[in-house]
Amino acid sequence: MLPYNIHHVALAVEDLDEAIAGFASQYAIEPLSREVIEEQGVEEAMIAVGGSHIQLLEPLGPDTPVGKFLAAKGPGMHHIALAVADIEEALEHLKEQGARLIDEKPRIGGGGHKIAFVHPKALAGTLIELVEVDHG
Ligand code: CMX
Ligand code: CO
Repeated sequence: MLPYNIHHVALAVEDLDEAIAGFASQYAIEPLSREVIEEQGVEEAMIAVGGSHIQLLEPLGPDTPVGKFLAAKGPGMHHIALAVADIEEALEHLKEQGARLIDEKPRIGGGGHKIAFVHPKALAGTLIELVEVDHG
């Protein structure tokens, strides 16, 4: 189960272009990728920082998870994503430990990775995402 890296820290933003431009001018880091993920209700950009990433999220509408978050809390940290080698095994372990899963089964997220979310109300007030990535 052991997560072996922080895959990304996700920030909810009102305007993706503006956030990308800010990270480019202030930190000299450019996005590796940018894509619309309809099923998650977001447009996202991934910026590499060392072995991890910053994920910028702009909601596709007010009635999406990130749209509701922005309306309630304003822009800021939305979730932390942990890299795991085997997401089915990780979900099985979390279920055994009584974790409050949002996704019982993985879905496909950005970059085609298998992802799953664990509820923020259950642990440390923080939405946690698991991302399956080969542990090369
Ligand atoms: N971090 C911490 N708390 C959060 C949260 C977040 N990201 N999102 C919502 N909450 C809290 C709210 O503040 C609210 O708290 P109160 O009850 O104290 O007011 C509570 O959770 C319920 O919030 P809500 O606005 O009523 O939202 P929902 O219950 O409809 O949904 C959640 C909450 C977490 C189940 C939903 O946002 C979800 O399924 N998230 C996972 C999917 C997702 O976020 N996808 C976008 C990311 C895409 C990607 O990374 O690829
Ligand atoms: Co994410």
